Amino acid sequence: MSEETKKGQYSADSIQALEGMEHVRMRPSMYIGDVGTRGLHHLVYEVVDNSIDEAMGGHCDTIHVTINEDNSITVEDNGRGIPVDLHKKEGVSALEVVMTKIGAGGKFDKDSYKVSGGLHGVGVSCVNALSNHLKATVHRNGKVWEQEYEKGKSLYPVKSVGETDKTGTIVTFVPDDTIFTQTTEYNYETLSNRMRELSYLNRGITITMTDKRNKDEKGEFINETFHSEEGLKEFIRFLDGTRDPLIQTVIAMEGEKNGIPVEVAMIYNTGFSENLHSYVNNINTHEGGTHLSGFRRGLTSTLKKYADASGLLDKLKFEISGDDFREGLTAIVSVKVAEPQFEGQTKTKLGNREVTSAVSQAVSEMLTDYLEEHPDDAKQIVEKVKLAAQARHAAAKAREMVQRKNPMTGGGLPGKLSDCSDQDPENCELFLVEGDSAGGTAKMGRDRNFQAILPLRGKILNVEKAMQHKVFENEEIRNMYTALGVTIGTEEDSKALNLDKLRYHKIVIMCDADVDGSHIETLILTFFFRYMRELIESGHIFIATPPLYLVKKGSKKRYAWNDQERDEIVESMGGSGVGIQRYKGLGEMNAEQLWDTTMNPEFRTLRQVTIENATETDRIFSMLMGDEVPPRREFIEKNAVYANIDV
Ligand code: 0RA
Repeated sequence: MSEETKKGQYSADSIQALEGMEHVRMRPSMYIGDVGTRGLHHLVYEVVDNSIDEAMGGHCDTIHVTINEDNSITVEDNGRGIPVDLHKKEGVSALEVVMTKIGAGGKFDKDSYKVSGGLHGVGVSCVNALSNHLKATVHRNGKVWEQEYEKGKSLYPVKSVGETDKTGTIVTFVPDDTIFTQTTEYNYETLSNRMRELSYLNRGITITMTDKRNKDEKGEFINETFHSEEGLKEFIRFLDGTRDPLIQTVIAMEGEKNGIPVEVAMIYNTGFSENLHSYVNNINTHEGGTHLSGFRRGLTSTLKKYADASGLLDKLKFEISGDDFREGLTAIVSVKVAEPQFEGQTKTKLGNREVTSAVSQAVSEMLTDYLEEHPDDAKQIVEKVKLAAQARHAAAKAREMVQRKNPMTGGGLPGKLSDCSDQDPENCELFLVEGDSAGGTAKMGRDRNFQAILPLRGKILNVEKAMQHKVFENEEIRNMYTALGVTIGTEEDSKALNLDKLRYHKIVIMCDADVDGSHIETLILTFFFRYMRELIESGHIFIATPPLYLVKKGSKKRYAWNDQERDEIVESMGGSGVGIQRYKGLGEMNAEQLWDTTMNPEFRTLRQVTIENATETDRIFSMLMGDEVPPRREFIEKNAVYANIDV
């Protein structure tokens, strides 16, 4: 082949590569999910993933992640360094190929233990395409190599800028503000939570997290180091730390089954909720899938076998169901799958059939050994299962009562509900209002065409601490089920939520802007999180934001949502003769004020409740609502405006 044809081919290929990068810029959501805060943070995970892969191959043990002063991100690892030699097919440095060609990452290194998938694993080139500026520095072969890019296009060929005796890769990028129009500001907590999670999921690696935008009391940059020697075992202790343990040791295993690396860790606590977390290639699979089915299958069959053989369940009059084995269980399943198939609404459900039996076998072996060796723990667990079965029977009766229609209140709706007239759920909003008096104001202030009001009496039940049948017996909670039109039980699954008849697409929690109000708000959120999580996941739950102040001068009236706003308004009104009213509760506003500030879709701000990280949210709820007071106090003190957990 003549030199010319080769050149021609190269440019043809590079045009294709460019098109790939252009496509990422045209349709960023296809690659990183969205262009909001989630997508913005996803860029970091993408780059870190590459370093984790390098570590999984045994080539790297330390990763430093830094939020720089200008909100750019630096990820540094001590791996082998991305190769910089000529990539024969592309005619440029391998580094340039990795950085500028979609889907090129790691492909030329077949031995590498690369299992990234799902949303992750789209490659660092994708991050490059979505960055105003990116600089890659590679320490390799005794030299320091460098290349910079703008919006994914290289500014110069890879060059050597010095000598080194280290190896590794450093990537610094500035997200493109024309793509991330909502915000380019990184949240330290979001990133550090993910780094902590990654350190548990990949034991032995050290990940540091530094925020150069902020200093602590000692004048040092905010920073944390995450390192876990015991992996999932420690993760379980972290997650379940505020619950009261039923057994003292974390039951765990790590190994390979049918060629699939499987890790499992679990513990029982004295509580009633089931907390299962599953991961595939370090990605949290919210919707579960075959690995979780495998876990459940292994757990149920092994415990059932043990319980039957032990005779501990002899006097029980009814069947034990799978759920009974999982009350008070906290467990993590983590698998690595070479070609994961992700299904489900949010593509976080593992579909690979072969994984079920791999995990099921792993769990059976782990548990069988454990139960043999710890007969006292085994007895505790079986006794708990027995109690759970008895409670389930009571709960089934109470649930039936939730479903049963009450002919006294037209159409079976709760008497306290002031419904709206529109029948199309898509247009309808339900306000859950703290207290009867604020409920009355809201009823007068609302637009009755599409806004319904359900007042809730005082503090609703803390579902975190209550057994299921108590939850379903609770009047306020039953009112919520009936008002919402949410029922329990589908043909497939007797416990699944049925949202087909959901009567409102916006459900707005409206509480006082004080400590009590935010406590009630958290109680309601806890209920939704534990009993109607799908409603949160599908974006139906919102929090109203009533103002804190009314600033008045003559006939001029303005509202303020925080102290700074208040001061600005006072100043704009000329200072003297200005009256300030602090709203202590919704009850202090009249109907018109409530409508103007908090309910009118044209002016109000609703905060949508999302679950950024289900594992962390779970931990926070068990801490906020559980038994132990000190961690809760610490959390509340650290997060004075604690409604801002924005779960
Ligand atoms: C492919 C081959 C080799 C290293 C890497 C990829 C690599 C990529 C990244 C991304 C971030 N950090 C990284 N570290 C390494 C090396 C192949 C060899 O040395 O034989």
